[in-house]
Amino acid sequence: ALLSFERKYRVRGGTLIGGDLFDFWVGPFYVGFFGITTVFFSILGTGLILYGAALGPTWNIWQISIDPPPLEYGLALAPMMEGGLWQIITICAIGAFGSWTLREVEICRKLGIGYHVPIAFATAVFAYVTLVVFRPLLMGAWGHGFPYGIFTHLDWVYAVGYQYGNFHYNPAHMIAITFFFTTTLALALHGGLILSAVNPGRSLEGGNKQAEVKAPEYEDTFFRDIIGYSVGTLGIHRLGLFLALNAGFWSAVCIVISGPLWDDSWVVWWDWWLELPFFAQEDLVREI
Ligand code: UQ2
Repeated sequence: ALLSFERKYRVRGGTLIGGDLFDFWVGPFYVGFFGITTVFFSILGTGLILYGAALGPTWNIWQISIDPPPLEYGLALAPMMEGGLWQIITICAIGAFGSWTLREVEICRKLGIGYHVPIAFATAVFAYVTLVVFRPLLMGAWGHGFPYGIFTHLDWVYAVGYQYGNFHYNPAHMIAITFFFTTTLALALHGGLILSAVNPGRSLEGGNKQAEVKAPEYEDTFFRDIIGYSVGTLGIHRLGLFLALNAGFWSAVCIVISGPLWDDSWVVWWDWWLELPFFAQEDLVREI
């Protein structure tokens, strides 16, 4: 069913490709050229995953895995059952994620709103593409991509992490984690603050009367009282988007520099710090 306000916003145009041809809705969903391509890539990719699982050794959901080609294939196309499926599934995934992003862009254009949502989504897609395309390209083999399986992708993260000694010493990894944690802090503060203003409980004046929902000034006042600063009702959303996008971005950076830029242990990378003249001492500088 069409919600009362929906018809007003179902405007023609704003499409990036295809003109009016796919400019329609199916139920609540906007279709568009990129709706068609999203469905195409999703169905094909999911079908190929099921096909690969059917030819594989197990139906155990935890153990099913679509593996990238062995490193020996380099950047070539591999036979279907030796990583070729992984390569086509990767193309389908990127096709679906890219289509979804562009469908978001078309909807933003129709509504005349900013592109913040597709930019945010594209940042997550960028992190994925960095893992399965950019880094394998830079390292010269598709075999550096990660396998599509629940346990196997965990094994991959474990193995790659220890290949660089201790991944927690990777400075970009540190930055990414700091952004992930700060994102949860900001959203917890924001979610808590909004719900507290909307669920005020009984007022100080006493009695059983439920207090009315509080105005945004109360949100500012809470934080001014407790830390002397409020980032503001719009500001918290800018901050949240900034923190979340940086979490995804630095995740991509921390993996793409592991190998292409630094192939030793990340522990050793910090030797520049030990070698600074202020505290350079024989017993601190690692012998290599
Ligand atoms: C705020 C504000 C909101 C909020 C929150 C704050 C009225 C409804 C959560 C408080 C946030 C601050 C002070 C920034 C904290 C900084 C980091 C890096 C976590 O002031 O305005 O709007 O939701």
